[in-house]
Amino acid sequence: MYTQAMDTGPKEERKAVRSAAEAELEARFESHIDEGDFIEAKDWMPEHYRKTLVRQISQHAHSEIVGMLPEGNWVTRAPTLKRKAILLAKVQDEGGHGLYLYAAAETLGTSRDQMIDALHSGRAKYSSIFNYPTLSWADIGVIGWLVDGAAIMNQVPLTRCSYAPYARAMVRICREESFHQRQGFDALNVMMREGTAAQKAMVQDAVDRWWWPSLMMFGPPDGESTHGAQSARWGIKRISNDDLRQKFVDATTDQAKVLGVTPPDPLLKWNDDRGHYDFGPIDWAEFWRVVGGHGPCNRERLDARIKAWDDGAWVRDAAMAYARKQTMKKEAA
Ligand code: FAQ
Repeated sequence: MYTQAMDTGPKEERKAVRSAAEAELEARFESHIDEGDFIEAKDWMPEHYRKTLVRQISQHAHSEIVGMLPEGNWVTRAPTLKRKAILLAKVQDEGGHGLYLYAAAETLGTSRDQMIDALHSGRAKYSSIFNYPTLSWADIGVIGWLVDGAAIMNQVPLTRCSYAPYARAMVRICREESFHQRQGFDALNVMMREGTAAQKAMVQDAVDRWWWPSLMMFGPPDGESTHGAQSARWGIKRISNDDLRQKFVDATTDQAKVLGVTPPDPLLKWNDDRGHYDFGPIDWAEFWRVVGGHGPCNRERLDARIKAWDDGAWVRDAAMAYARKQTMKKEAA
């Protein structure tokens, strides 16, 4: 009893001192956010901010890596050498984006192995869009035009994200995504201008299948976005899910006119009062089904990633053995 009484006082005091110090750190952090300053990896940050960033950045990294699969499927069947070289470069870029992003997330104290394990065990998400199949060559053009187009719309504001290592990674990623979007639009434009009637129909069919899933990429409506308000408060998300979706519809509807394709939405119509296109309701039940693991290709995508990881085990082991040997050599010298 006596000892307990002795313990309680200083412990409580230490707790009070710690929480006063933490409150000061938190106030300093909040004022940096209010000023629009960047937060660096070495700076103090609230645990919830750190967790939110690890969740978003690692999911973004997983999306880039899983996103290599639908297009990689067409590398061996590209119609010309030029298109094959472009597609190879694009798929490799996506792999690079995944690596910058894993590195950015690692600065927050979570290891790459932990993130990969979360993906493989189904605890981490990746973008819903990559659970749809690529059925024809036109799908590759449409992925560039619409999927990379949506990615850029979402990612340009992330170059101003309050967490500096993520913002810096996004600058280079956005430049590369811009090339990806243009090559997709160009491939479709060639098919629509110079193609046969069957090729034009193939493009329209691909637009019909990818239009709505592309709109879903921006996430649930603002009213149902779990993290939206807090992430906006912290300067992680600069523009809301719905506002980005509207910007995307406005830009792509005009581009569709140039291409000569029709988005599969009878309610898509310019609204003079709003200064935006109105568009029809999104099938959110489909979105949540896909996010929940029940899209057309969820199982196939995850199995392919797990197989690639397992098949690559010998490369990782060899790299580690080589690194150990180099260290031993240095220590012996
Ligand atoms: N798919 O509260 P919010 C690319 C989840 S990269 C699956 O609004 P948040 C390049 C969300 O995680 C494409 N899940 O969430 C490329 C949350 O669940 P959780 C990826 C989604 O984070 C092109 C729940 O719903 N881009 O395309 C989706 O504030 C071609 C509630 O949502 C990024 O990751 C979805 N679409 O906003 C590669 C960009 N949407 O985590 C290859 C960075 C939402 O609580 C080929 N990320 N969820 O379990 C972001 O900007 C945000 O994370 C959002 C979601 C906007 C995606």
